[in-house]
Amino acid sequence: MLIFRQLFDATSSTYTYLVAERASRQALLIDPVYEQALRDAALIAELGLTLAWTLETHVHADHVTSAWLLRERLGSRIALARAAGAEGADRLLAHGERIGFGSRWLDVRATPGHTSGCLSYVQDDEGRAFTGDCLLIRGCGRTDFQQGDSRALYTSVHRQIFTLPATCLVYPAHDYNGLTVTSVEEERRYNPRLGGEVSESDFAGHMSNLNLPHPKKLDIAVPANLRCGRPEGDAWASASTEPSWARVRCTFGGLWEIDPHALAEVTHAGRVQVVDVREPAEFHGPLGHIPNAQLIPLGALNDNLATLDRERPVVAVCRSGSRSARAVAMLQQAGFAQVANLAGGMLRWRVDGGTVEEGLE
Ligand SMILES: N[C@@H](CCC(=O)N[C@@H](CS)C(=O)NCC(=O)O)C(=O)O
Ligand SMILES: [Fe+2]
Repeated sequence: MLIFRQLFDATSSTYTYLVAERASRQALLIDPVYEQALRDAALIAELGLTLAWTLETHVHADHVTSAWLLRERLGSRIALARAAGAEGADRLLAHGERIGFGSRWLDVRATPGHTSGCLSYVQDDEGRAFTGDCLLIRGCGRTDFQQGDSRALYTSVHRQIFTLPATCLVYPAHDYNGLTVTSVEEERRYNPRLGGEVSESDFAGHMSNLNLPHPKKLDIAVPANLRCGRPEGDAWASASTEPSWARVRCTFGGLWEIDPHALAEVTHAGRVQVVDVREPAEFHGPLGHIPNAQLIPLGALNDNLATLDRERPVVAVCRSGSRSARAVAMLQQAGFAQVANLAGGMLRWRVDGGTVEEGLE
C-alpha cells in the first residue's frame, strides 16, 4: 500500500507529490518548492515518514526547489537527471533506472522536450506517472527555452507516456486552471496539442505560436536549481527558516506549536509570556494554570493586546489546544512575530508533568 499526497504551491502553480510505502514509512517527494519546505517537512513528520529522496522532474524555470534545504533538515538525498547538468545531487539519473523507497520503486523515463533533462517517474505498478512539464493536463510544457524542442517532446509523449496502460493516472508538475489529475487514456484522446490524430508537424506548429511571456522567476530559479536549490548569499535563503526563541514547529496546518517540555525550558528562564485564553473559572479550576500565566479569555484577547509585550515571544494556552490555536492566529494577525500554541493545552501539560498553580493533584 502506498501513501500518496498531491500538494500545491499557489504562487507558481506547482504540484509537489509525496509518495511513501505504508509499511516501511520510506518516502519520496517529487518537485518540492523552496517556500513550502516547512509545510512539506511538517506533513512528513505528522505522517511518521522518513524522506529518502527528493526527485526533480527537471531544472525548473519558475520556482526554486527545496531539495537542498530538505537534505539539510531531514537528511534526504537529491536525485535528478544527469542530462539536467546540475551540481550537488547525490544521484544522477538516466532512462531505465529505478529509484527505490522501502520495497517499492519508481521507474525513470527520459522525456526530453520541455527541457533536455526532463524525466518522468512511473510507479512500479504503473498506476501513476509523474510527468513533470512533459505532459500537462490537456496541455504540455513550453518548448521555447532551456533547450526546448517540440519534436523531442512529441516523441517523448508518444513513446514514453501514451504507451503506458490506459488507466495509468497522470500527475503533472503544474496546472494553471485548477485541474489536478488526468489519465493516459484521456490525454491520448483529448489532449488538444498531442492527442488524437495530431502529427509531429501539427504539434510543432502549435508550439511555435504559443507566444508565452517568460516565467517571472526565470533568472533566479534556473541558476539556483542548477545548484539543487542551494542558496547563494541570503537573498532568498531566509524563507522557510525556523524561529530560534524556542523549539517550536510548524504544523501541516500552518500553525506554530510548542510541546510542554519545550515550553517548560523557556518558562523557567522567563523568556516567554504565557497567555491563558480560558475562562476565569477554568483558570482557577481543577486543571490549574501554568505559573505566571496571564489570564485573557479568548473573547477579550483583541481588546487586551496592549497588555502584551510585543518584543517577547507569546505562548497561548487553553484546555486542549483548540481555543489557543485561534489565539495564535489572532496574535499573528495583530503583528506578533513570535507566537506558538501549547500543543494539547493544559491536559497534555499536566500529563507531561508540567508544574501548575491552584490545580488539584
Ligand atoms: N506565468 C508563469 C509562467 C510559467 C511557465 O512558463 N511555465 C512553464 C513550465 S516551467 C510552462 O511550460 N507553461 C506552459 C503553459 O503556460 O502553457 C510564471 O511566471 O511563472
Ligand atoms: Fe518547467
